Amino acid sequence: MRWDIFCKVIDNYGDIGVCWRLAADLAARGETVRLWADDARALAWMAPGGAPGVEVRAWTDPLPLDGLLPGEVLVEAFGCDIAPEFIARSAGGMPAGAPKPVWINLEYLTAEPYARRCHGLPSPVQRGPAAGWTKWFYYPGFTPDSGGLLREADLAARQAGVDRDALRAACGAAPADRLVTLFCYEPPALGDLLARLRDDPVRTRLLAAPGRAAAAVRAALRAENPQGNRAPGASSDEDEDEDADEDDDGGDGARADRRLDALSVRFPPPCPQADFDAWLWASDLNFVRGEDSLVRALWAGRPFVWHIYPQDDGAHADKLEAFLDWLDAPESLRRFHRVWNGLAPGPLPAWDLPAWRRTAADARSRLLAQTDLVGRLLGFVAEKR
Ligand code: TRH
Repeated sequence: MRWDIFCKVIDNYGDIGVCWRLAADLAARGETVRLWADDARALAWMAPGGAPGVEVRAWTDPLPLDGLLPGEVLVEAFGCDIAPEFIARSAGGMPAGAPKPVWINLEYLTAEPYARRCHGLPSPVQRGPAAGWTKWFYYPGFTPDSGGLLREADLAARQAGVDRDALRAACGAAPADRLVTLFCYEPPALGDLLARLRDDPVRTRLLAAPGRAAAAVRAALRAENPQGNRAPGASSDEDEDEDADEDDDGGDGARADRRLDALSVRFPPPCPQADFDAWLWASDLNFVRGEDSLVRALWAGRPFVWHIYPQDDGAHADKLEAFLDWLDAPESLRRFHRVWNGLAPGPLPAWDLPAWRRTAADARSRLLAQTDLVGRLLGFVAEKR
């Protein structure tokens, strides 16, 4: 089938990241996909080689539609309104008797019960050239009665083929080091986390993801060490290291305990999604955020902490609790999440990596037993055609 996926980038990388994974996964299963994006710049590093069967088109105003045969399935991602001229073309350009396109309204991922209640519901189109058509709510989710999670058919094979030791070495982690990835916004407890890692008996290699995470780490290091001459000012898109041992005494020896510092930080440049996934597989603890990297942390099956996308109305608090309930998270993980997300006062509580590891492994097994999102979506579309 021919698919047209529409994506408006609000901020960050998740909108285009999710749409790209969806497009590439559909194409890998034989579908033909056009991805219309108003800002596809991130794909230059997220998916530098593109994917066979996926054509990325600029979502300009108006859309250039000359000679275009509209798709049999339309996906509007995250409540973006599909360009009206495209809908008009879809409605007007259909041969007599051809089935109406299946119009999917792909929603954000949440474990809240309303998503399962609303998944698959129709929303009749009342006005415009497509009056009389139906849009279908499609809610990704963690349970069999939801829309599922994106998981490529070759994910398990890719995971099995990964050389974890080599990846860790490439990140600059010694075999006994703890490797931690950090992909977050500006968590209030970041300084606390860095201090904890510095003072830990186990050495930590921290990969601070480019963009907001790297900037937040640099700011936290700077705040702690205003005189330091290495942490501040460095660009977040260079692949460079910060060794906390050397960073923070400013040469005056005032913090002799810092000779025991156990933290070193790497600031890698943005990398393709496949490499990003592999970082999470190689790591001992993953800090993820938003939507897509949370799903990837689940597939990694390693201990993780989620920085949820904060919403102005505070709705993210319920969304976080619903996820922690689904996860069957132990109390230590719940408390850590609340402080990490600024929903409870600090300091960060103690972590319990063995317990968190069991939780993550169990969640992964539960999810692997379910059909993935694209498998469910293909079935859903076949039913509605
Ligand atoms: O960037 P995000 O914070 O995106 C968020 C969420 O999607 C949120 O729900 C949405 O409302 C908001 O954007 C607008 O986090 P997320 O969802 O994890 O997306 C990040 C994507 O970037 C993911 O596909 C992984 C990818 N990525 C790489 O491919 N390489 C990299 O080096 C990095 C750092 C990220």
